[in-house]
Amino acid sequence: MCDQPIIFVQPPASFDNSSPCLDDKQFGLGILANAAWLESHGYTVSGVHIPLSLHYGFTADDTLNMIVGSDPLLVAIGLNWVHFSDGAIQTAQRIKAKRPACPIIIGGQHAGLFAQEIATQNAHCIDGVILGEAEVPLMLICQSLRETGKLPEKLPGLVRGAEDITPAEVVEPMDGLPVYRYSTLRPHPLQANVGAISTTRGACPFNCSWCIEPVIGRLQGRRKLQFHSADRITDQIDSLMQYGISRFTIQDNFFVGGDKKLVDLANALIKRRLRPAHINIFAHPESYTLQGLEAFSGCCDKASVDYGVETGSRRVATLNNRRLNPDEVVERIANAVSALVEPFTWWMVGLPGEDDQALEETEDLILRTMCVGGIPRWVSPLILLPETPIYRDPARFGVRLRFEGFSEYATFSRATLAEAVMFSHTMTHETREATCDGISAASRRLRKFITDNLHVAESFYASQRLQPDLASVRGRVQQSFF
Ligand code: B12
Repeated sequence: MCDQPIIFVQPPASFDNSSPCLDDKQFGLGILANAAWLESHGYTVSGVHIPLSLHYGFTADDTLNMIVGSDPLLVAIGLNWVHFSDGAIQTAQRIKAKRPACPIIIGGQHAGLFAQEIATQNAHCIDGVILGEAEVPLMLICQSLRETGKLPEKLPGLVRGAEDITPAEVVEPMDGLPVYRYSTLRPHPLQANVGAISTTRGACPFNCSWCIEPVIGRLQGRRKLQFHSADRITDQIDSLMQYGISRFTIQDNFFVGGDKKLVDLANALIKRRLRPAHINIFAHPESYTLQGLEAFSGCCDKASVDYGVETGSRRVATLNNRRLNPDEVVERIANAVSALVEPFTWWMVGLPGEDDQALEETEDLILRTMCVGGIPRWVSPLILLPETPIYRDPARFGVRLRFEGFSEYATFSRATLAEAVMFSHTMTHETREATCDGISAASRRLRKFITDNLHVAESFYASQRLQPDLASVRGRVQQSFF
């Protein structure tokens, strides 16, 4: 029996960038899920969250020594989001320099998009990249390391060079996956009472031209979207509540299940007498009717929905294969308010076809939604990722790509927050209608529109039972101008 641990690592965006352009304090659910899986199969696991370790005052060297000091069987570095690109490779380099014999693999959604490029260009410090869901490949790798001291020569889902890629086997049925806990990664999260819940895996059935989720789902190994049962999601919530987590967010494709899945979850929570302080769910505007929203607000102290409305222009929506009926958006937001669910709205700029008139239509919809209680939360410039419909056929959408390979996307590791807000070098593309600077200007224009008109939502809530925290919304948008 070998007790060498498997160490999971959340890398920094870059060791050279202490103020990254996107948040670096999240806990990747993929890491937590894989750690729980290995642990349930008898392996010793632990994990280090490097950005938090640096945030709490440890030096980079102390943090890396914590990783190698336990003589790991395997170090598994998470690269789920684009802005950790440089940091993931640097972490592998630094660990290899300290302990050349230690096997190091990288996995996660972003790594999967560039698996061969990462594996071939970093063979000196990375022993392999796992493409897709990693539970099964990780276990086979650990078995092989225990038995032979080497990684398997050939393993579905493990990419070691330019060879053909075979997808990883995935765990079926999905409810057989063990629940995860945040304490796998140390130090502890910034907000100890907040947790994200994973409810689905596999490809989103929608096909919005800018979104990677249909592609990623398939690339990860499941052709179709699969849901955890309401009972299994409740088990996960129950387990996290025992660790003091009381505020939950569901940001995956749960909304695709509409009212049915939401009502089932609400009923399961009520039946088990679990009452979270807050549940937040991401959704498309048409996902839920009054019936689902009422069940939702009945199962927790505070319920909120992040509506990804994205644009107010029907022409832009149609061009990008996105359903949009502005009247219905307004009606659904009004439904949320009457069900006592806080409705936040999220908007995008840099979409193909987005001209001045489209931006005016978006402003109009922002205003119409505010009149019924919609709270505009943020405006994001589109990050155009590989393999999306626009990326595959940019000419059809009137788009010029600026980023193609892994190292170009790693610009997100190097840009600081201030640079990303003030300049446009993190823009992944230009459209026929807008240059990079034009997309930055559109983002500022909509954020300015929001701050100039937020008083509409403020007056709306002056006479409502629902009392969302509008001051923090105003503060965050206003702050983005300084
Ligand atoms: C939930 C979610 C979030 C949650 C947090 C989730 C969390 N704590 O992990 C929140 C809302 C915070 C979030 C934020 C962001 N997200 Co997000 N998010 C998702 C979402 C919807 C689900 C991810 C998830 O947790 N799945 C459940 C787990 C179990 O699955 P998994 O992550 O795929 O993990 C499996 C494998 O990938 C692999 N794996 C994963 N990690 C690791 C690590 C190792 C070591 C190994 C070996 C394997 C491995 O094994 C896992 C289990 O089989 C995905 C899209 C999707 N439908 O998958 C987008 C997605 C991952 N997010 C994305 C983005 C862009 C962001 C943001 C940058 C958005 C923004 N502009 O701010 C931020 C930044 C994140 C940050 N670090 O701050 C992109 C990533 C694209 C990219 N290549 O970078 C995605 C694909 C969405 C999209 N449509 O573009 N996100």
